[in-house]
Amino acid sequence: MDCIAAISTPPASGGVSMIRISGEDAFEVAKKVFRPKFPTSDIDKMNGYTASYGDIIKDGQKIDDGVLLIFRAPHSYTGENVAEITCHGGICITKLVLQSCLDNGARMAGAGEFTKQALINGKMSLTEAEAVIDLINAGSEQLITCAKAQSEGALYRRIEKLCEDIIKVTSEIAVWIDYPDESEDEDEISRADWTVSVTELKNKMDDLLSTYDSGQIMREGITVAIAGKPNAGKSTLMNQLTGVQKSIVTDIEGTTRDIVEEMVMLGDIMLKLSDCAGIRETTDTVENIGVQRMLQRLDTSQLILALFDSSRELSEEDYRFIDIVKGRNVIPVINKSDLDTAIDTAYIEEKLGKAVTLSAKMGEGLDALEEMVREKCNIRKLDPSAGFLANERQRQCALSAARAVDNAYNALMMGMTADVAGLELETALSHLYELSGKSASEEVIARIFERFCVGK
Ligand SMILES: Nc1nc2c(ncn2[C@@H]2O[C@H](COP(=O)(O)OP(=O)(O)OP(=O)(O)O)[C@@H](O)[C@H]2O)c(=O)[nH]1
Ligand SMILES: [Mg+2]
Repeated sequence: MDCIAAISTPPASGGVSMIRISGEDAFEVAKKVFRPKFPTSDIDKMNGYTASYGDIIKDGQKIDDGVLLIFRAPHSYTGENVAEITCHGGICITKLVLQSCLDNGARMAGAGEFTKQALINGKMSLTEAEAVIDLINAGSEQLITCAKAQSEGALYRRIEKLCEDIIKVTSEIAVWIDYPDESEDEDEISRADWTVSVTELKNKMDDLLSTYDSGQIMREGITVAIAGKPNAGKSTLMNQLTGVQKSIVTDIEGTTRDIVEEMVMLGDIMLKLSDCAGIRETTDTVENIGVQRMLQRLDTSQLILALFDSSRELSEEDYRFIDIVKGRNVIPVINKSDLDTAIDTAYIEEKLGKAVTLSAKMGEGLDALEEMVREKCNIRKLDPSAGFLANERQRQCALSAARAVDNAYNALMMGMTADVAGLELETALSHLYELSGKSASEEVIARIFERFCVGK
């Protein structure tokens, strides 16, 4: 008997739990574990997508009552016969139901084995399977939208289209190898056509690769340090963005000492914010440590928001601060726009680039800040439905494919015979097949499913 079983709900107490059984003999196992209350709902006679209420049995004894759901092959998640038993949601009772399934012929499913089965049975592509894990782990609504688009095959279709484009060129080159053009003129025309096609391919590969950076920023966020001299309003900005009084705000200089960290959304960009101590010379030991930590944090952040108090003229500390952040990825932020201006914005812009003016206290000017963050970190709006690279594995495959396309392009430009370009394009194709899973090795597939939980 070959069928797998696992608890598909989280290992915690809840109202209900679900045990999933999949395989040719799933219904044979279900028959031994589940006894329908009403004889009319004999499992053999149940249609797919129907449910039955009844007793759950272990060692001949009723241990619980629950609901059995039936999915008949191929119309199920895995493409095989699937039975799902829902019981009461205690950890112990759920384990007993699973044990009964195992006692009656099912084998314990490995991590992600249901999804792996779906892959084997052609229910989904490799990139779609990868998206399932992203969907489970998605921490924001936007990530859910993206994972969903992927699980519906957006990337797969994009890769398929690229493969078609490549095959079109390689097949033309193959014909040329078999039947070389008679005249040199015709030869030139063919070569020019291929160069155009390969240039287009090159651009499409670049576009595909750039989706990885946008996706990564979306998943992991950008590390941002808020810095500036004491009382510039760093903690006020932090609190404005988090929406809670996370950092202490006072009009006393040197309020913040420890680094206060928080994840916030600025529009749809995730920021890992660090509110740091204000920069100044001080004899206070504790504050000094805070300043040192702030300087270290500037080194490890992807972006610095350099805050200035617009109601005051630039001071020695500001000049020193400007020197420290100059040349880094920095956005000068002229804060306290609700007060009268005394600051020399032109000087700051000359040293640090275009500034954003806002009022952290009033929450005004945050849209402009978002726009600037987008620009400084090169964040392009991601269109999830167009498909994007979602993980390092996919990126590596795409990179190798892009390299091969580049080689093909260079071969054509350098006037090598077309079969060289043809071979490079074949290589690109094989990397794209690996990406989409058409030719992924067992090892690659095993590595992907290691990330899954048991029961999915
Ligand atoms: N009017 C006005 N006041 C502000 C604004 N932002 C901050 N403040 C005030 O400026 C003072 C200092 O604010 P904080 O946010 O504590 O400044 P900080 O940069 O974190 O200061 P340190 O932690 O000491 O380095 C407080 O009294 C805030 O209310 C603003 O946009 N407008
Ligand atoms: Mg502060």
